[in-house]
Amino acid sequence: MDTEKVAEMYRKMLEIRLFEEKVFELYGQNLVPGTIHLYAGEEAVAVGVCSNLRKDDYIVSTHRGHGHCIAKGANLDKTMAEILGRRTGYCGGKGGSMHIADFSIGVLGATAVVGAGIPIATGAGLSIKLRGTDQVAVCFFGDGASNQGTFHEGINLAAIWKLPVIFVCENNLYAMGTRQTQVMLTKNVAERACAYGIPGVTIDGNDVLAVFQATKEAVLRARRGEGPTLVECKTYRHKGHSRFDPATYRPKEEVEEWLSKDPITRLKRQLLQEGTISNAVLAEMEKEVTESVEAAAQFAKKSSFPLPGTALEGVYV
Ligand SMILES: Cc1ncc(C[n+]2csc(CCOP(=O)(O)OP(=O)(O)O)c2C)c(N)n1
Ligand SMILES: [Mg+2]
Repeated sequence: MDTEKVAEMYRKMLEIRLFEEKVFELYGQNLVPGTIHLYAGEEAVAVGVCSNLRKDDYIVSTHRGHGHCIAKGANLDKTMAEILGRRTGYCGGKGGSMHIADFSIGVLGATAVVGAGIPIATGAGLSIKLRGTDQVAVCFFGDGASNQGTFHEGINLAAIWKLPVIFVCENNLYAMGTRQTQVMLTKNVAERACAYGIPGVTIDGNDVLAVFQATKEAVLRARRGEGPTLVECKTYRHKGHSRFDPATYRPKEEVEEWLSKDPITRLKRQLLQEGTISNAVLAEMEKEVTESVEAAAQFAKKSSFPLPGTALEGVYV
């Protein structure tokens, strides 16, 4: 893989991490209405997947969606402004953290209803097939979502119709405080792919290059019209489920083990060891990303709130 592409992946993962750290900080200052579900720790999934996508490909995101949108090319200023509920945000400040959408870059939106994005991605896949383009649709969802009926219905339909969809399960081992092992007897979510007659793979979701490679094959298969793939990425969220969750249900050793597998430090170590990118280049990149995230926070903070008179705009029913 060429160095430039890997460097770009590193930059994107860092952008997501620093963005999430900033959101956490702003939340502490009471600037974020509602709650937040941070993506920190899972960056390799969104970045590895989206590095295979074109601007006109689609993604469907979740409640833990800031990282998906940024990886697909969302504007940091508008994302931050939306999270802070400001007029300059993606949805005019009316959607907030869990509802960022940008059709111009294929971000079809996020849904806070667990598993609800799966049939939406199948629908996007059907639209692609009917229009006869070679776009693909990617659906991000969690291990918890894989136990919803929408998972079965959405994937089965995509399978029988050979739709160009890549179902990406972000298995972070927990659905809120519920461990995967408490609610599933299979070890891997991807084992379920055989029930739909499609390929299913389980990969190290903290290895951005492994995610890139596995989804590359799935994307090519989808573009060739051969149908969907279920890609399960094993990963871990650094923080609790949402802002108020101290995550005391997770054993300390488990947290430490996963922190030592941090996808960003891991790639950085690899790049430095191989001598592919110098420390100086990485430091410059880190400086630029820090500045752009800070600029997004300033932009959001300076923006005004939606006007009360616009409350009914965008309401369809
Ligand atoms: C249909 C539905 N049931 C329950 C909830 C409450 N809820 C919000 S997030 C969540 C856990 C989701 O777990 P998972 O799919 O593994 O995603 P993760 O949060 O781990 O990224 C639950 C149960 C919801 N939003 N929607
Ligand atoms: Mg989960």
